[in-house]
Amino acid sequence: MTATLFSFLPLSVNRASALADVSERCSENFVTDATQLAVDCPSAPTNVQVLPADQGIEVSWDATSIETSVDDTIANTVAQDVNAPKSFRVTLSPGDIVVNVAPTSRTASVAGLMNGKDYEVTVVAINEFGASEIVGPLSVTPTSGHEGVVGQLVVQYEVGVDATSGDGTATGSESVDSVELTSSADLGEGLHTVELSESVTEAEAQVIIDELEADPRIAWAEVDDILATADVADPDYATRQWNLWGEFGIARSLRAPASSTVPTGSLPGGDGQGVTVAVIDTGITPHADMTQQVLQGYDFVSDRPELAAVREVEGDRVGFDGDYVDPETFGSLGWDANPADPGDWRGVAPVRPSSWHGTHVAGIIGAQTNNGIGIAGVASGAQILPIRALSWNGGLSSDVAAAIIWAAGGHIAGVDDNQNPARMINLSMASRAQCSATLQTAINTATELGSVVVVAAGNANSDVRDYSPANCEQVISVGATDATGGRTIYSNFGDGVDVYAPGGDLNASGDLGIYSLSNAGAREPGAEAYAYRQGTSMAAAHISGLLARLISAQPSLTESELRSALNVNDTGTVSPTEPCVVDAQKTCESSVVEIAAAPSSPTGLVLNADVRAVAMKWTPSADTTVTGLRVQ
Ligand SMILES: [Ca+2]
Ligand SMILES: [Ca+2]
Ligand SMILES: [Ca+2]
Repeated sequence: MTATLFSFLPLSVNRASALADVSERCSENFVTDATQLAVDCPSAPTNVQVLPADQGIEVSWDATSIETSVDDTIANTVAQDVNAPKSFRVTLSPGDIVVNVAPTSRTASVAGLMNGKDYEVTVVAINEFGASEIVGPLSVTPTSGHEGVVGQLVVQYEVGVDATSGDGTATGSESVDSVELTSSADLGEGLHTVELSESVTEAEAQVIIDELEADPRIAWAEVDDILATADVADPDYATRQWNLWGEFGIARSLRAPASSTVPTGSLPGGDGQGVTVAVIDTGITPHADMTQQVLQGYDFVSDRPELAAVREVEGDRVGFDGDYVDPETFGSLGWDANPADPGDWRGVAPVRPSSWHGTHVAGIIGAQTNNGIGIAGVASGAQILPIRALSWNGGLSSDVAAAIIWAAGGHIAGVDDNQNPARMINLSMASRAQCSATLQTAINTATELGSVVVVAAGNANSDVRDYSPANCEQVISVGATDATGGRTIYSNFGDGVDVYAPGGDLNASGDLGIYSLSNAGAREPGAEAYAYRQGTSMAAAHISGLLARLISAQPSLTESELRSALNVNDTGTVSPTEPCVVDAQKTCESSVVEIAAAPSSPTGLVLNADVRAVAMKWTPSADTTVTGLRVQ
C-alpha cells in the first residue's frame, strides 16, 4: 500500500546550521552538510488553484517530475531528479493549519473550516534540501453556496387552525406586511411549510416571523434552513476497511494478532436482519454489493421556483430538485416516490463532482457481506430505506423533517404511508444553526414512534452545539475518528458529541478515508464503483449499522439501553469547549465505539426458582463487560 508512505520532513531541524547559499536558494532548508550532495531546492508548484468548498477548500497544482532516486546511499544522484519534490505542504491561516501531501498527489482537500471566513493559502514543494519558493498567499472563503436568501418558512399552527384561508393564502398571511404567504407542504400535526411571494433577507424574514408569531393562531414560525451533507469527497483508491478491522476500527478486538487487518471472527450480535435503517440523504444508486437490502423509499426534495439557482458558470438558473435533469429516470419535480440519486455536482462554489453520498452512507451500513465482492457492511442483514432529502444545493429542513416523520411511520399528507417503518434513522448532514423547531418536532415524532435517530456531528472542527441536527435533543450525535483512533482534524467536538466512530482522514493518506459504495459518474450516474470519503457522515453510518446489529439481536432494546450499550452518557460527557487535541484519544472523553465491546445476549441462562426467590446464573458473552442485566 504505497499510498500511505508519506515523507514527513523535519521542518524545523537543522535550519540554524544550514549553509548560506542554501538559504539563498531555498525558502527553508534542511541539510547540514550540503557539500555531500548537489544542493537543489525543489521547483515551486505551478498553476496553483484554490477553490472554496463547503466548510473546506480544494487545492490543486502542477509540479515537475515526481521521480526521485530510491537509492539514497549514492551521493551523485541523477541530476535531474535532485530537485524533485518529496512532498508538498499546504498551509492556511488563520488557524495555522498545515497539510502535508504525498509527492504523487497534486491536490489537497482541507476540511473543518468555517464558511464565510477568509483564509490565506500557501503551497510549497519540499525535498531533502529544503522548500521551494512559496506560492501564495491565495485568498479563499469556504461557502455552503447559500446566499442567506429566505423563500420559505415553517409554521406551527395551533390545534384546530386551518392552514389555508378562504382566499387561498396561508393562514396568517394577512398579519404580514411585506409579502404574501402560500401554504405548501403539510407535515402533519399543524406543521406546514409556507412560501413567500418573493425571497427576503434573513433580517426581513425575522420581521415576518415576529408578525406571524403575534397572530394567536400560530404557535411559532421559523426560517426553513438548508442543510448539507457532512462529508468530503475524494477519488477512489485500493480497498481497505481499516474502519472495521484495523487497530482503531469498530471491530478492532476481532483483528488478527499483530498488524493484520484481517478479521479473526464475525461481528457480534445480529447482522441487522429484521431492522430497517432509513438513510435520509442524497438518494441512492444501484450497486451489486447492496441489492436485496434496499426497500422502496421516497423522495422529499421540494422544487420551488424561488429556490432555482445557477449551477454552473455562465449557466441558467436550474431547479432545486435535481430530478429536472431527467424526470423519466429520477421522478417528477418536487416530492415523488423515486429516491434515485440524480447527482449533486456543482459547477459553482462549492465546486464538486456528484458525491453519491447517500449510496456511500448506505453502503457503510448495509453493503452485503460474504458475497465475494467489494466491502463488508456493518449490518449487512439490515434493510436500507433510501429517502432523498438533499438536493445539489442542500436540503430544506422542512423536507428533512417530512422525511424523518415518514421514515418512522408517521403520516405525511399526500404521500402513501411507509410500509417499512424504520427503527434506525441516519442523518448524515449538518448546518451551522440552532436545532430548528421544525427538525426537533420531527425528531420527537419519530422517537415517539419508536425510531432511534443518529446524526453526524458536523465537519467544522467546532463545538457541536452550533451545528444542527446534532444539537437537537433525542439524537445520538457522532464525531469522527481517524485510523490512529484520534479525533479527526475536521470533526466537531464538545459535550454534545455522544460517541466517536471512524470517519477517516484523507489528508493523512488517501486510503485512510472510509471505503464504501459509490458511482463513477461525475454528473449523472455511471458505472457502480467504490470510493474513499471522509466525514462525520461516515462516522454516523457506523453507529447506525452498529445499533441495527444490536436491535436485530434484541429487538426490545430501548433507546436508553442502546445508549448504554454504546457507553453513551444520557447526560453528556465532561469535555473542554476548545478543540481537544491533548487527551490520548483526542475525543474529549467521549467513547470511541467498538462493536465487539457492545454487550450481546447472555448465553446458557439457567433459572433456579423456589417459592420466594429466583436465583440466576449465566455465562456472559466473551469480550464483554456486562454492566447490568434486566430480569423479566
Ligand atoms: Ca425523485
Ligand atoms: Ca422529485
Ligand atoms: Ca460485499
